[in-house]
Amino acid sequence: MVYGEAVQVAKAKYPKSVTKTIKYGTAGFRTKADELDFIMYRMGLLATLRARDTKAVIGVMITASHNPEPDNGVKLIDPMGEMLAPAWEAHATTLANATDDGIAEAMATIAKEAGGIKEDEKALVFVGRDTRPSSDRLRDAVVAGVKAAGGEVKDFGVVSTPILHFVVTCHNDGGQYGEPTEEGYYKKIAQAFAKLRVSGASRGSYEPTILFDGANGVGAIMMERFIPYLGDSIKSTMYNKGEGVLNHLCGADYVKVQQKWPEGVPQAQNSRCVSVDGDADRVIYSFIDKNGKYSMLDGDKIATLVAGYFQELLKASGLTLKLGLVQTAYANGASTAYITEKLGVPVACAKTGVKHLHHVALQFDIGVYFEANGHGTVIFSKNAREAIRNAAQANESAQKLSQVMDVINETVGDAISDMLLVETVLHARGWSIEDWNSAYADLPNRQMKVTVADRAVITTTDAERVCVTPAGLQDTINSIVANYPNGRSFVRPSGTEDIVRVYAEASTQEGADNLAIAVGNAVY
Ligand code: NG1
Ligand code: ZN
Repeated sequence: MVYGEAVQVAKAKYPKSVTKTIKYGTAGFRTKADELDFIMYRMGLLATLRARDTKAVIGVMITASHNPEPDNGVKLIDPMGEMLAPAWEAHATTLANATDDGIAEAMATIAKEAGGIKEDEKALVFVGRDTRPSSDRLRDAVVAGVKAAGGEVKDFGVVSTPILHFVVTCHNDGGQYGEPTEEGYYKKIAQAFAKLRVSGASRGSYEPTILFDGANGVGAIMMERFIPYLGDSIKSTMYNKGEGVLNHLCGADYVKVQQKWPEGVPQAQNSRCVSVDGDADRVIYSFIDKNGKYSMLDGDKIATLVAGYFQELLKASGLTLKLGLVQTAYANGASTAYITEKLGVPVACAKTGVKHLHHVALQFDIGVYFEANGHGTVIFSKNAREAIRNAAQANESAQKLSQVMDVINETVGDAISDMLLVETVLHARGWSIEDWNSAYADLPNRQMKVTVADRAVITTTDAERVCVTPAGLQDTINSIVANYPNGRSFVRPSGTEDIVRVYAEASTQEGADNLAIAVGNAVY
C-alpha cells in the first residue's frame, strides 16, 4: 500500500494521543509538549510531501517561542523562508486530525490535490529545534516522519528560528542569499555590520555596549557563537544564558507585556538591555535612565527608527524607491502618528501574524514590517535590490544602504539581526537609547485576555480593528471609547490561545486600564 510504512510507524511508535480537533494556526501547532509526539511525526511526513511538491528543501522548526517551558510547537518553512502556503496549512490540519489508519489516505489525498506528488521522488528536510527539554525527543519524531515517507533529513540541532529560515532560503536559491550554514549566517551579517562602522565603534552619544537578555534560550547560544565574528564592533555582556527557566521573568515577551526590566540582568543606569524571545525571532530594548525611570522600546520604536533611517539614506542617495511601513492594530497610535505625520512615510495596517505583514510589505520597494511585540524585518523588492547595488558603486549613501541590506535577515523576523540593525542606526546617528526613545512618547496602553465560551463568535474586519459579530458589539465598544481622551480599543480572538485579546490605549495609564476593563466586560 502507498504510504503503508507511514501508517505502520505511526501505530508502532507515534500513535495519535489526542482526539480533539487541532488546527495549524499562526504559530503552526503549539500546545503542551506531551501532546505533540504524533503531530511532530506527521509534520515530518508532511514536510516530505511539501519538499517533493516544491522540489526544494523544506524546514521544520521545533519551538514554542515565548511560551512557557513545558509547551512546544512546530512550524514548517517554505522554500524561500516564507511561512507555509495556506493550502498546505489546511493539509497540515487534515493530516494532524486523521486517524492512525487514515494517514495513508490523507497523504494520498494531499498528494493528489497538490497535482500529483510522486511518492518515490527525492526529498530533503532541514530540521531545527530550540532548547526546551522536550525538543530533542520531538526532533526524533519529526525525523521518523520524514524517513517513513522516504525523505532525508539534515539536522541543524539547536538553532534559532531565523537561522533555520536563512539556511533553507540559501540552500534553495543556490547560495545567492548566503552560505546555507549557521556559520554562513554569522559571516554574512558580521561582515556587513563591521563595514558600517569602520570609522570606529563609538560615535557621539553612541557606545557599542549592550546587556543581552537571552531569555534562557537559544538566542543566548546563538549570540555567544556570534560574538567572535563581531569582534570589537559590539561589546555584549550575556545574561539569562540558560541558567534559569526559559522565558521565565525575562525575555522579549515578558519585557514587552509586563513592561518590566528582565530578572537576571543588572539594573545598570543608561545601559541598553536587549531582550530576545525563546527562539530568537523577537527583540525588545529597554533601559533605566539617570533618574531611575524605566522605559521599554518595542517593535514600533524599532520600525520607526529603521524606516526613518532608510528614508534619510534614500534621500541622500537620490534613489526613488517606494518605502513603506507595515504595522498591526497593536501598533501604538503615537508611533503611527509619528511615522505618517513627522516622517511622511506611508503606513499600512495588516492582520496580526507576520505572514500577513510580510504579504502587505511586498507592495513596497522597501517594506519595513514589525509587530509591536518586536517580531519583524525589512524586505526589498528585486527592483530595489538591483537599484541599490548598482548605485552603490558610485554613491556613498547607496553603498550604506547596500551594506545595511546585508545586516538584515529578510527571510523572517530575526532578533539578533534586528538588534544589529538598530545598533547600526543608533551608531550612524550618534544616538544613545535615550535619544532614540525621545523621538515620540508611547500612548499609555493595556493588553488583556478575556476567556469566553466560544471565541469564534467574534469576527473582525479592517485589519481586525472593527468587530463584525456579535451584532452590536462594535457599537458598544465605540460608545465606551468615546468617554476616553485619545481612546482606541479593539478586540479579536487570539490565533494561538483559547482567549479573546483586548487592546486599549488612552492619554493616561489609568484611562487605558479602565478602557480595557470596560471593553473586556462588554465582550464577556
Ligand atoms: P495571537 O495569539 O493571535 O494574538 C500572538 C501574537 C502575534 C504573533 C503570534 C504568533 C500579539 C498580540 N499576538 O498571536 O503578534 O506573534 O502570537 O506567535 O502579540
Ligand atoms: Zn519567537
